[in-house]
This record gives sequence, C-alpha cells and structure tokens, in this order.
Amino acid sequence: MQPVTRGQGTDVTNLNGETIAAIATAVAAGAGSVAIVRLSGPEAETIGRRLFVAPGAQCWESHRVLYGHVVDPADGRRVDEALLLLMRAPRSFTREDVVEFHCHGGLMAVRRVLELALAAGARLAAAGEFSQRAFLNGRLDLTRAEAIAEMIAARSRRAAELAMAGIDGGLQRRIAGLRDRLLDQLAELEARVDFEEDLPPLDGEAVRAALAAAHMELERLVAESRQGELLREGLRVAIVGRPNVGKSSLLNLLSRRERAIVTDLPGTTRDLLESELVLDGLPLTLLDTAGIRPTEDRVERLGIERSRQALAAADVVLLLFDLVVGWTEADQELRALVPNGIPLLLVGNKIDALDHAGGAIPAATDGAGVPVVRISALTGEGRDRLVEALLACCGAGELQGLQVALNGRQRELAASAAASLERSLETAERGMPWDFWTIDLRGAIQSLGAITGEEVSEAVLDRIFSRFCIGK
Ligand SMILES: Nc1nc2c(ncn2[C@@H]2O[C@H](COP(=O)(O)OP(=O)(O)OP(=O)(O)O)[C@@H](O)[C@H]2O)c(=O)[nH]1
Ligand SMILES: [Mg+2]
Repeated sequence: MQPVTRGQGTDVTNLNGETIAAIATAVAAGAGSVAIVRLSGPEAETIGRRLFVAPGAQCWESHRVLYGHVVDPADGRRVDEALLLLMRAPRSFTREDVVEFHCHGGLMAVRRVLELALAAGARLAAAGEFSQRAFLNGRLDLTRAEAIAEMIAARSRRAAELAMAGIDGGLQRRIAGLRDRLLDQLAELEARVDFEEDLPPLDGEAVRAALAAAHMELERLVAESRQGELLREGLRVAIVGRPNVGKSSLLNLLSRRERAIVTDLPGTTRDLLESELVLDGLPLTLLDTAGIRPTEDRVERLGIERSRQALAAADVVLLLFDLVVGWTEADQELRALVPNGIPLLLVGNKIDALDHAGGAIPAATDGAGVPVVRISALTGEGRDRLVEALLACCGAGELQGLQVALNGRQRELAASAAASLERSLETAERGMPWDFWTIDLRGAIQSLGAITGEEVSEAVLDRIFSRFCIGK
C-alpha cells in the first residue's frame, strides 16, 4: 500500500493546483434565505475579484466580509447582491485560499454565480473534495472528516452530539492513543530482535499485558459501535397485525399527526406507509402495513405481500393485536412469520375498550419471553410504556452514555486490529521469539492507522470522500 503524503502544520503542500467550486448550501427551491458558493484553491481570490464588485473603500483582507454585487464580467451586469468572505491559506477549512459568495437563497442566483466561477477558471468540485483537501493538507484527520459528514447526515440530537464529539477529535484521540501504546511495545520488541544482548531483558509479561489491555479496549469500541449505528442510521420499525387492530392509529399516535387513514373497515391500509420520527434521541422509520389476512381482493393481496416483505426486512417488529378480541390463532400465525433474530414486541391495543368488552388481559410477557405491552392507540394510554419497551428491545438503553462510536469502515478496521492483537497474544502465549510477536502487532498498528488516515491509500480515500455531499 502506498500511503498518501499529507501536509503537516502550516506548511501547506499544494497537492492540487486546481481551484474548485461548488454550491455549499442545500440545493432546493425556496429552502433558505442564503445560499453559498464556495471556491478553494490558488485562483480563488483572483476569481473572486473578477466576479465581485465591492463599493467604497472596502479592502480585500483575509477573514473580512465584503459587501457588494456579483457581476458578469462579460457585460458588467449585476447577478446578485451578496457578501463575500475571503479566507487566505492556511487559515481556512482546506488550508488553501477560500472565497465564499453568500448569495440570496433559492436556485437562480446561486447557480448563476457558480456558472460564472466555472467560466472564470474554477472546476466543479467532486463530492467531498473540500474535505479531502482539508485532510490531505493536514487540517483534520480522517475520523474528524467523517464526523463532519455524519453531522450533516444526523437525524437526531444525540446523533449530532456524537458527530460533534468526533469533530472535536474524541475518536481520533482514542485511536491514536491506542496506536501510540502499541508502537511503544513494537519499539521495545524490535529493539530486542536487533540488539538483545546490549539491552536490559524485556519483561514479556508486561508487553503481553499491554497488548491484552489494548485488545480489550478495541473489543469494547467494536461492541459499542452497534449503538452508534442505531443513532446514525436509525431503526426500521414495522407495525404488523391483522386488519383493524389499530396499526394505522398507532402510527398516527407515535408520529403525533394524522399520517395514515383510519377507518373501522378492515383492509383500510393497502400500501406501505413510512413515517420518520425521533424517540428519545433515536431516529426511527415507522412502517404502517396492510393488515394480513386471506383475501381475494387483488390490490389488498399486493399490499399484504409488501407487509410480509417489510416484516422480514425490519430491525424491530411491533405485532399488534386487539385486546377486545384477544390473542387469536391468526395472531399466532402472524407471529410465526417474524424471522428469528428480529426483535419482536407484542402490542395489545384498545385497552380503553376492555372494560366494556371484558376481554382477557394478557401477561407481561408471552410464553417465550417476548414482552407484551398494552396500549390504546385511540387515547394514547400506554404510549410511554411502549416507547420504553421499544427502545429496550433494540438495545438502545445504553445510548445516553455513548461518547464515541465507530462507523462501519472504522469498525471493520478496529475488528481487524483486535484480531491481529489476538494472534499476537497467542504467539506470546506459546513462548515464541520476539520477532514472531511483532508480525501481527504491526498489522494491528496499520489497521489503527487506517482509521485516522495515517496509513491509507489514495483509492480508499477517494472512496470515503465520494460519499460526502458536493460542496463539503
Ligand atoms: N377503542 C379503540 N378503538 C381503536 C383503537 N385503535 C384503533 N381503534 C379503531 O379501530 C379501527 C381500525 O383502526 P385502524 O388504525 O384503521 O386499524 P388498522 O390495523 O390500520 O387496520 P387495517 O389498515 O385495515 O389493517 C378504527 O375504527 C379505529 O378508530 C383503540 O386503541 N381503542
Ligand atoms: Mg391501517
């Protein structure tokens, strides 16, 4: 692997002579009052000066805001009234010269400004290219860059807090600390391989203990990453059940709006309906499904097929049944459709109607230990109990204490580092010579270096940054 070279400190290596430009704000009609076009690279200021007219005695100083107009240099016509922010290298996000045009929101002005910047010599930035330059110029490590992308994608307050901890370098410090400790051990071992007789004897037990401690910490990080994934990506929760048990009513209750049509006719819901919400900091996608029953109706049959697919692909299944009718054979058949391994919650609905009908109240868990929660989707009774049980059954209970969490890429590398350390520990156990210990130890160090970007190939970098949005 050929690791990429990164600039250190303020010594900016101009890795890329091109000036890039992109719209940095969300691109949607009427989405905001301000839109930003960002340029980065050696020509950024020149292009900025060509396109921007600042009246009066305003001077082009770094980190000062200029007021004026973007003009088309071809005919001098005004394109927009705007602010311009110049940030000269190395005091910018990319550590290159950066110019930002703060235009009016909407699509028209900002697109025109971008076109003019491109015509004046900039190239359209690829996805994540500003961040990639920031990384290559040593402005941030890979975990911080990824945390910025996670911040942009965050769907809940907790996910945003976790991303902020990453931007602050929480993960970078944990991983770099671990890697440093392993590097120390590697240095000790390698010194003994080369100059055993000139050095005091090495305490193999101490090295082994250090490797074992690092191994444990990595295993913990890998285990905790599942929680982080829940926070970032959220859960798909399918509400399934026989017709008329109140699935759509429950979706409406949890979404706090009349999202789905509710009627007393069995078979009301014909298609999957999604609703995005945040419960206790955890982003959820709730799926309302068509009630499952044998039917001759073609449309309903297609809907039921979708219900079955949703049930099989969900992270959690809420199986709703009608308390007034009680748990029936048909409910039992539906239960059998839920694949093993998908957390399941049985929800008895219509508790408000129980008094009149006198139906049996089921126990807190069924025979197999699956929790049963009783609610009324009509009155909202038991809503909190349901939310609590839902969070508990998907392991979200420990989310509050989470400080850092690895993403998928980082988890794979951490798991691979842990596996290398495990092999290294086995070698130690078998009393092999020092140089055998170092083989896997080096592998572990390399995997940790790939997390922070210390040791990572250009192809991998391109793949990581291409998942970022344009303009970031
Ligand atoms: N008393 C009472 N009625 C309820 C409750 N929840 C739902 N209902 C009623 O039950 C009927 C069916 O509700 P829906 O939410 O449409 O049921 P569904 O499971 O989505 O039905 P399908 O879409 O046909 O599968 C409606 O008349 C609701 O008002 C509840 O908690 N208590
Ligand atoms: Mg429905």
